[in-house]
Amino acid sequence: MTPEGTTLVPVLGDQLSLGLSSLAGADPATTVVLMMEVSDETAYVRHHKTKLVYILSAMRHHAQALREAGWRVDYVALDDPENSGSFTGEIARAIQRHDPARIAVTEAGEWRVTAMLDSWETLFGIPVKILPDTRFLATHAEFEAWAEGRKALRMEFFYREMRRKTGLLMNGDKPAGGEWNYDTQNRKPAKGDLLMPRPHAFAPDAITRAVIALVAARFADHPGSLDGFTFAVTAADAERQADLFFAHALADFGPYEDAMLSGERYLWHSILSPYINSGLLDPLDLCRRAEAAYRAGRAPLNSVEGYIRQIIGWREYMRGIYWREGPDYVTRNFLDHHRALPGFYWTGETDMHCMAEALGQTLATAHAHHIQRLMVTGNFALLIGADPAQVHAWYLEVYLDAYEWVELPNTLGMSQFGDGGLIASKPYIASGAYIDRMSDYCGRCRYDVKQRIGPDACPFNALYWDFLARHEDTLGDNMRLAMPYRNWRRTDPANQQALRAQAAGFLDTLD
Ligand code: FAD
Ligand code: DLZ
Ligand code: SF4
Repeated sequence: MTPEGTTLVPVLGDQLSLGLSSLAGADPATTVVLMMEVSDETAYVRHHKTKLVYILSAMRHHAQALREAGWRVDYVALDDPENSGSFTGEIARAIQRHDPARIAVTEAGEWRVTAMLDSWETLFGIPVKILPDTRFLATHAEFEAWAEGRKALRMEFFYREMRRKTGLLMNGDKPAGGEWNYDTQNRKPAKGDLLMPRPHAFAPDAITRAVIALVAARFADHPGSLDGFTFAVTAADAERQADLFFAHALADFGPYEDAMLSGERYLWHSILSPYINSGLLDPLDLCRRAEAAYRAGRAPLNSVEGYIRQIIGWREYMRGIYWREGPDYVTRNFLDHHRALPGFYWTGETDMHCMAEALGQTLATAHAHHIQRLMVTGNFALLIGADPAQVHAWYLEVYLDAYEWVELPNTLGMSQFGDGGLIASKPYIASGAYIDRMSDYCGRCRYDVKQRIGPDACPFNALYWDFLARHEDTLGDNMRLAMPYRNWRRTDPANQQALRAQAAGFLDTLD
């Protein structure tokens, strides 16, 4: 039976899915879908200009798609003179316009917005139904049940549960090929290849061009460039990018997942996270397509398993951690790091070639791939002792796929060890040797990756040893750091001192 009166269904900027739980089962005849561009959301961090264009344009295109699907959509644009600037203010105005009997909304993707949704029933005196976000595999209760009573919450074991739950890459109750994880066959450096897949470049249509003009005028002081916006902003174009990934990149995804090359922004990555996270693509559907490629012999198991693990393993696990750890997760600072991020994170101007590459492409396109985020910019921030809350704000600002539920545990937890080892069993730190092994960056750098001391020494080297020395009291017993600590303790005191002085000299230049 259809309930009496109008139902107001707010659809947030990362809920751009036609099958959203708040719409499933709703009656288009008595439903008003409310979409709101609001300054609170555009300003809670200084989002990269490209990220703003992407979100606002994708929202406007989604409103069209909803209308074409038969929904009545009330769309509040950012430059509407009556715009109150907040979700709650816009709900108040929409209640005036539509006099709804109730509100139905899919749960928000972060604590900040959850608090708003939770306040509406009392504030407006009408029933508010908050529905689970069924675009994720694991419910909050399932993650809780998995985590309950475990000493360590390692992703690998959660991932196996998700494999069993979905049946992905399972032969009965056994993992396809006999192993759960094929990363021993991955992690290879790559060589430049003219035939390397390149993501589609989608020409901006009139809607996107209008948003580009809006963002250029209103957010000129936000970081990043707006030149050459070529991301998909519709589900159909996002599907085209997915088709391209499955046809040309998936087969080599595994081996080159951790590789980095100068001037190559995408390698064999899918470049689909922005679309998955805002709702244009369905993550489980992508995993099923990857499995089909393996079963049909079009892609090897190590690549397909690696890809599926990133989505049903890492992505779901990060979300579980975010909600389980609560709103104060963001304040954790296990290593007591307080240094400000250097200004070159916002300009890309540094003579460290690896950093210039990762930062340059981030500022140009709002994208960098995982190893650039983890082992270049994240590693550097950790080695210099940057404040994890500030590092978190930077990642949330600059990446097209960044929403707090996924960005925060990746940055503060995995990358900055701010949670003291909840996510990572050791800090993700590395000297220049790792970057040299996985990239062609060092050959093009003004620093010498083999040197540890002196004006030409790669800064990552002394910073690495200095980090270990600084944190010996807290990390010295970590079994996974046993080897580097053994090496450090074997280093003669004069050398130790020289390395620490080298690091101090470099850190001074940052201040
Ligand atoms: P691919 O390399 O093709 O991977 C396939 C898919 O797996 C991705 O599309 C993504 O949905 C998923 N995935 C892979 N790794 C992760 C991960 N660690 N956590 C969650 N999902 C993952 N990812 C985000 O979606 N949003 C973020 O804000 C974000 N911030 C990050 C911050 C740091 C410090 C680090 C180290 C990683 C972060 N990641 C984030 C994870 C990862 O870098 C991106 O998901 C990936 O680079 C997206 O590009 P892609 O679609 O080409 O991914
Ligand atoms: C990130 C973002 C931005 C920049 N702008 C909007 C907006 O104007 N309207 C909107 O509905 N959503 C926006 N978003 C995404 C929201 O911040 C996102 O839905 C929340 O982070 C989820 O909790
Ligand atoms: Fe980066 Fe050091 Fe290599 Fe230069 S030498 S690219 S700073 S790791």
